[in-house]
Amino acid sequence: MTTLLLSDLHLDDARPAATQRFTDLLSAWRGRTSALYILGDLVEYWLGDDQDVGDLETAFRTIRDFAATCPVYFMHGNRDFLIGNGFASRYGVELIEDPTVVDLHGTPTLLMHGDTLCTDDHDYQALRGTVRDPDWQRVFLSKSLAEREAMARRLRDTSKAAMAEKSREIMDVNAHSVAQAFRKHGVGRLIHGHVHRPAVHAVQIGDLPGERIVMGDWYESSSYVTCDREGCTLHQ
Ligand SMILES: [Mn+2]
Repeated sequence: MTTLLLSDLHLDDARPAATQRFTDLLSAWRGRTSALYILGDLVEYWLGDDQDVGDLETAFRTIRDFAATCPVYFMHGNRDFLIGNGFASRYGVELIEDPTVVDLHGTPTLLMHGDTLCTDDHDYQALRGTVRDPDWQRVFLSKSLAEREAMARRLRDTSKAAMAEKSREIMDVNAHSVAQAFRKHGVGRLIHGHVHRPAVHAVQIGDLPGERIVMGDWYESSSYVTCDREGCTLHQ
């Protein structure tokens, strides 16, 4: 059996091709996987479990059908951190913390969305601290959907403008933070997304070789990782 991992689909009614690729992938793997991990940014944005899901219902139903065959785990990304227990129970997924260490076919593996590794981006980390605060979230979720929509759009516009001015390096992972994550969790393998720069990086953990697998986004094509006893493969 194979473990399937993906992230950064950024599903949105405006990009039906990505939704189609996603449902095709799940159909192709249905019944052949031991678990599915969605490591954040499944959707372009999420205003709360009471929002109208529009055409995304098709993708979510595919997830629910998939969850009938194996566990489906979901980790929050920076776009969909408000996905809650309502969504989880409706579509049969289990919410997991960022970071989480799992045993993937005999190899302890650290799973993250990846944004917490981008520690050179101080503005982003400050914003993350605000919006991940339970009190901020309670206030946000108590607003009407129209108000939340407007706030989310303002946040996205601000972030887009800020990103245009930031260098590629600032928005990438910080090497020290990566090394620290490996050390802290005592693992030789890290799988994450977020930076949209798919690659398999060889890393040195003390005297041992390790690897950092970065999954890509789904804007133009699919990106996912399969793991079995032989190891993990990035499909791009
Ligand atoms: Mn992200």
